[in-house]
Amino acid sequence: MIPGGAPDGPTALAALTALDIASVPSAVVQRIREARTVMTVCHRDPEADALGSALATALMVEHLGGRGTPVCADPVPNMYDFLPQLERFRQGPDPELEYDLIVVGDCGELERVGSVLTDHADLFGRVPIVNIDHHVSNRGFGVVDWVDAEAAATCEMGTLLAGRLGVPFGAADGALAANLMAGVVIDTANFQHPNTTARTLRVASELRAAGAPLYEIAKRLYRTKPNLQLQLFGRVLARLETSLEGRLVWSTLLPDDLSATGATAAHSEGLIDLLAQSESGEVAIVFKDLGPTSRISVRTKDGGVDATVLTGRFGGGGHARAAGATIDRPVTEARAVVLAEAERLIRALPDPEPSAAASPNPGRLTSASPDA
Ligand SMILES: [Mn+2]
Repeated sequence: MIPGGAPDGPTALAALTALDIASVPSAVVQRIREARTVMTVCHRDPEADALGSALATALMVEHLGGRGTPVCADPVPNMYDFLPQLERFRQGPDPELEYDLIVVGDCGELERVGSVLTDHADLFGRVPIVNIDHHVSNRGFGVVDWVDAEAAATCEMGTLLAGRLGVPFGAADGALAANLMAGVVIDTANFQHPNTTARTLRVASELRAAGAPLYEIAKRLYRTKPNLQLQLFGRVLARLETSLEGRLVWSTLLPDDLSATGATAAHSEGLIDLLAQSESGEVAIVFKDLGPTSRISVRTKDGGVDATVLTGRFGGGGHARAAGATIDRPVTEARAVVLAEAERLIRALPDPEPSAAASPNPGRLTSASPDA
């Protein structure tokens, strides 16, 4: 143990700085320290950042002597089976427990919680809510709102929270560090998205030092796919379309694609990131045909169209480079209006500088820019 560690906390830091830890608002720390029984909820259709942050908060509460219930409206996808303790997720509150705090994680708006909210509106109305999130579109819905759009993942914030609470990063037999790492890996796409900052890497370093299995997480989440998922991607990518000389690229996931390959909707995760690899595309969109409604996933290149502006027109949100929306129209109608709006936003971009055409590297990507 290194002398000179924080005198009020037992957590020795391997990589994070005292300033990193101090960025956690005291009101968050106080609410969690004072709570005895906490429901930690993430958004429906969960991925690793949502699940990891909600589970991690429950584990922290338990380490401090309280009780935690991780909750998600939808089941945990099978692809996360290798991560410890995710089987603890319930699809609603434990009826045996009287909660004195709800922590909502990774939800840009409270409605993202899904059916947990609509089925237990009284609980959400009665119990104080702490909102921990990194979506720039989050306008706040808790008694305490900790929204840090500079954080690459809610799990990045969760790691800082553990440090601030004095919960060892190796707690819960490694489940804390493993799940927080999984969230950081998924939201940065293996530290490749521009949202990856020096602090994100310090967080990852801290978690790795605590034993988080980074290699296994990265391989399982990014380099392992069921064959039917590869077939699904193939079908959708084969229908790639473009306009504005390739600056806009899109494709549509149809119900036929799922039935023909045997894939489920969850297998479409990652499809948008492949489409976004288009060399010419400044805006990439995947449309999902959900019958009477449709879902869009959007990726945009650095310095170009703000994805939250495009999705915001349709009631969605997210991040400047990655956002989504659910639209109350069948996909053929939604596609027409979304493509028109995307083209309008691309046309409104300032012309590229003349020197860019002569540059040996004409891509718009910059090498070092923290997420706006
Ligand atoms: Mn997230």
